[in-house]
Amino acid sequence: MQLMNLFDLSLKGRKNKIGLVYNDKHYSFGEIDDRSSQMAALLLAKGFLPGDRLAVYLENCIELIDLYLAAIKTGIIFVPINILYKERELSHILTDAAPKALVANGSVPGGFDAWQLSTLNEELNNYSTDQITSVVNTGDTAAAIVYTSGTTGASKGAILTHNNFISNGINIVTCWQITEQDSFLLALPLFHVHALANGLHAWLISGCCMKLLVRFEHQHSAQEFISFKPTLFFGVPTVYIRLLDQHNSIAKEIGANIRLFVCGSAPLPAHIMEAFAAKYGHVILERYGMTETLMNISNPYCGERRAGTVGFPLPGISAKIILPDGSLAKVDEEGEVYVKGPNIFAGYWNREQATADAFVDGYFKTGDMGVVSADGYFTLKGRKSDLIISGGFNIYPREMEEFLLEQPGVKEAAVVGVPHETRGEVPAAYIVSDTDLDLEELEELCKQSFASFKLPRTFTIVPALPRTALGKVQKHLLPKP
Ligand code: MLC
Ligand code: AMP
Repeated sequence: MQLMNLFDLSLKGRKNKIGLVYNDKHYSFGEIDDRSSQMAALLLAKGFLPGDRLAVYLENCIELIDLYLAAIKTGIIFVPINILYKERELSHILTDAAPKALVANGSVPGGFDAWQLSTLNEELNNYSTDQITSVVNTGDTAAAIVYTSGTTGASKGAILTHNNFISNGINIVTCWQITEQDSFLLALPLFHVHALANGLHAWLISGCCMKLLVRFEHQHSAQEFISFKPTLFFGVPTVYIRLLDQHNSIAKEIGANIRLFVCGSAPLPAHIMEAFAAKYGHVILERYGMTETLMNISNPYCGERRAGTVGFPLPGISAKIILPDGSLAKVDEEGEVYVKGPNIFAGYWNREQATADAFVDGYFKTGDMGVVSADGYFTLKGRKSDLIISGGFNIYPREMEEFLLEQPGVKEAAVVGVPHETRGEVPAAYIVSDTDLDLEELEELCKQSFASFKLPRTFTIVPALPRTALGKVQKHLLPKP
């Protein structure tokens, strides 16, 4: 099967139903179908062929959906890029994915050539809304390449196939009982799999009505809930922490309409889940996923949503806890989470060795540590690597450390995550220098090169980095910033 067969349940099957609310306008599923067919015809006319990559550097907008569906219809591989990325990060992705075109709305950091959305919009009406005959052969065809922050400092492109997205979409629609009766408020960024593979796909498969926001702005979030009255909402922990700031009466009003709040992408502290339940009258359903695997494990819709845990493996997915010697962990014994199933990506783009290294006996090594209880609930215990997750965005310290080491006067550098009330963690930098280093200048250089969420909040000069006898930096021994 290919994704369009599934999306057609709504695009064709519910063509007169209002499917999307965006910028105060309402769109039927039929209109969404037509817009994306026009976009598909435009891309083909501009010379795109199946397998070509289309990079998209956009905030959430209806055109992002048009471009995504156009790519899916034509077998073009969609490459979404985080809108917060700067020249250095963009340059790596554009070089690695070698897209035929990049679409943007306005200037692009680094001045990379881009097709402007405004021009595409003007040209769109020259193209027919006729159905494109799909050229996608099998469900194993790549649908998207989504870049994850790489453990080696450079980000790697995870190839996600039609089948990966299909199994993920069907799983979450079934397991979270999403139906066409739902009203779904989507405020997360479509350049990550949380909003793309869960949000967009759950919407198109179930045929619910979705309101798409450009982004989650906590100052206006209550208003969006009150006016749209969603029954379904997906967030990262920072979003739920922000929602705790609402007055009790507003929280009660929002809670009265909601059927399901889902949380993932970073650990949801148990006390937040409890405070949220007391305020909104809903137990958040926490689930666990990754770019490479889409959703793996989820708390049950019916049954106990256990705080601090991520629940049970989703249908068709095997998950196990493996000890460093390769043996299976016992109940409650900590090891690395391995997963296998139709949701697991096809490999890293152009990186055969990294792909081979990521698997053992057909299982993907997630890099997440965890335990499983006697009654089958999985609990995550942190990362094997020193990944920092800030507001649901991933930061690999190595990427920033390598950059810091390139700067004059920096002899050694370490970046660590420090706890933060709303964002979960934020990065802090430690520098060893033998000159009179200008830290403000260093901070400014970081600002020019990296997305804002990756910027160290503090820069601390230390005489030396604490190291083991083998020379490995002991980050936990660094002083508090
Ligand atoms: C955040 N910012 C954005 C943005 N989100 N800018 C543009 N578009 C977005 N979508 C920037 C802001 O401009 C600001 O930059 C900074 O981030 C913090 O903004 P804030 O207003 O203080 O926001 P806050 O209330 O803290 O909430 C931030 C957030 C955001 C939670 C809305 O972090 C977010 O959208 N996180 C979701 C990330 C996500 O979807 N991850 C899924 C990965 S997939 P400045 O310059 O002022 O600092 C995955 C697999 C899985 O992990 O399991 O799902
Ligand atoms: P990404 O590379 O952006 O796809 O991020 C995936 C990572 O997010 C996982 O490997 C986990 O470390 C983390 N993650 C996702 N969901 C959860 C969760 N519910 N609890 C804790 N960590 C999570």
